[in-house]
Amino acid sequence: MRGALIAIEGLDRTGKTTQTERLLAKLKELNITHKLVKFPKRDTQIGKLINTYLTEKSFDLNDQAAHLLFSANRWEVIEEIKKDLQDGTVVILDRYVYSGVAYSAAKGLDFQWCLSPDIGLPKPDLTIFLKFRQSENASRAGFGDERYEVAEFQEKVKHIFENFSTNSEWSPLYVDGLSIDQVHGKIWALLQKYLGGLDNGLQVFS
Ligand code: DGP
Ligand code: NA
Ligand code: NA
Repeated sequence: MRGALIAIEGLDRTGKTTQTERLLAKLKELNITHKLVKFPKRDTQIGKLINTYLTEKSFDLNDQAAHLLFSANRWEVIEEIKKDLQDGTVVILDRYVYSGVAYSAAKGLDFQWCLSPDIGLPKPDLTIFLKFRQSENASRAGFGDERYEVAEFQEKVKHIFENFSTNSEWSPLYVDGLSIDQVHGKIWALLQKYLGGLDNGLQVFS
């Protein structure tokens, strides 16, 4: 049996990081072997460049080059992720290919062009997409610090995320008005059938 590959996706400031931490604590409490990979993974050579790009508005990189860096950042750690899955580890991804495509396509790049460097990466067994009905995240603390945290841009990203919803195991989760505990409860319920190990092969993005 292999471990499940679970992606948590969401717009900026939807509580994705808080929820990922809650999830990790729960898996730990239950002694379920697990690992978190947060994309962009900012501590690699490529990740450091991405971090500079995101935090320093003066760091000028064209949209295509930035896109390929984010994709390269996923490819550079994928062998390790696959090995962990084979060993039975549940791997939780905080952002993945869907963010990669949505954030770049929202800038006007072609959707298929955006997907193409990620073709061949394993598809998550389950993707949970945290979102708001309203653009409530724009009023949350910290919003606006980084390059993409602009309300109109987030609306475009949201729209593109929705286009993925038919072609993989995809669970949109509205978080409007829900407490951290309530959202955690919903995420936990969605995960149940994936935690005991899976015997099917991984699919890949194509
Ligand atoms: P986070 O650390 O989860 O807040 O992500 C940082 C920002 O980077 C956030 O605005 C989303 C964006 N982002 C994440 N992954 C990708 C990607 O693959 N491509 C692009 N263009 N943006 C991404
Ligand atoms: Na962010
Ligand atoms: Na975040």
